[in-house]
Amino acid sequence: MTQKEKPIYVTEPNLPPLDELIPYLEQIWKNKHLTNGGPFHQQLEDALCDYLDVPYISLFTNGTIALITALKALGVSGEVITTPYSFVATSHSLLWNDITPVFVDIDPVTLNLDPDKIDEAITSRTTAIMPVHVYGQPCEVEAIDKIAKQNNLKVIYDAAHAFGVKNHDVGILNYGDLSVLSFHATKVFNTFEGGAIVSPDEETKYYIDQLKNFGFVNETTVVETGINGKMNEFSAAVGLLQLQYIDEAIEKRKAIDVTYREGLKNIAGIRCHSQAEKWQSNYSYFPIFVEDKYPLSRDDLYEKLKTNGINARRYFYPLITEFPMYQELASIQVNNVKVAEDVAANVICLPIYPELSKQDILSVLEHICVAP
Ligand code: T4K
Repeated sequence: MTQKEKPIYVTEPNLPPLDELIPYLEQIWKNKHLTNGGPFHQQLEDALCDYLDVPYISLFTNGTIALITALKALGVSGEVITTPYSFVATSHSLLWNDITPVFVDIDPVTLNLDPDKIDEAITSRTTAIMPVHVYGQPCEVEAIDKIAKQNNLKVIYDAAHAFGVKNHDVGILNYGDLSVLSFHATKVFNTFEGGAIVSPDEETKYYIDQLKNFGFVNETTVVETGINGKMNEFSAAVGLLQLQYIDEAIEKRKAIDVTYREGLKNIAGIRCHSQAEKWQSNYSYFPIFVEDKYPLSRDDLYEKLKTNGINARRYFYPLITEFPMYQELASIQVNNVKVAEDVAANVICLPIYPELSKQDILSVLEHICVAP
């Protein structure tokens, strides 16, 4: 396929200039420290703590292993309340820890776990809540915090989409007991594959660092059934370089967001996701919702875009609760995720990434505006 025939993807990785990566590679080749807490790994942890304004961070090989490790680090067991409207890694991390997910519906505006519905899902087996800041929009962190305190529950935020997001000027990663990031290629900030856990104190970080290194505390002592979750030096180097361009990348995303909102505002039956004043977005996704007044169904619009070389995505459809390993769970037998079902049936995420050209943005808009 020639460059011209390449589809417009929902996202493309943000890559720093290749020539600027070479000195980092030379350094790795010179010192031959490829992984297991090398110098770039250390530098990236420090740089991310500064940028994200968080006390402690542990880098991981990807966000999923970080989620699995976060649950293990807090000794979470039994049942965990979570959202069906997410990428499947969120709830898979629970199953990998032999924890039963209890799915609670989402709020129709934020699309995050609805705090008003959490209480009724708590049982004697509940030990934690795992909300997701979907599309980077902050959860109702104060309300969730209150419920958790009242019921002695841990809170682990899946913050895979929320790199650099702020809520009332406070970094969103500072809420809950732990927050987990993904640095996958498709994310606002990427290290090819990667992830991280944000911890509130040194002791927790130290324990998480043991867990991600097989449980070793020194050369001869293993204190936990740890895993291999370590980020390698290449990924850490990419991250360090990436960080130099992150503000510019977010600004470019913002400009695309503004253009889409303007271009779609008068299209009957197309609704954009809310953009609250009180939080600072990272513009990681651009979901739209296809409603009755639009002449095409969601799936017809999705297919139309695809036929015209625009690979938009239906994140998050199907809902997690549709997948076979979740279908038998008691929490979904009671038909309690109606809002999430409705949102999943109507959503399309439009292409958004820093290098998306004006021409491509206009092409996306044109295909949505001129329907069918
Ligand atoms: N929690 C949440 C809430 C998450 O959204 C995710 C991941 C996780 C946890 C787990 O974090 P990680 O373990 O992944 O670090 C993608 C990503 O693989 C996944 O990371 C992400 N969420 C999810 C929302 O999206 P797919 O299956 O849609 O990816 P894929 O390969 O179809 O890529 C989407 C588009 O991106 C492609 O059409 C083309 C473009 N692309 C992709 C890759 C990988 C590129 O241009 N270059 C690339 O290298 O899951």
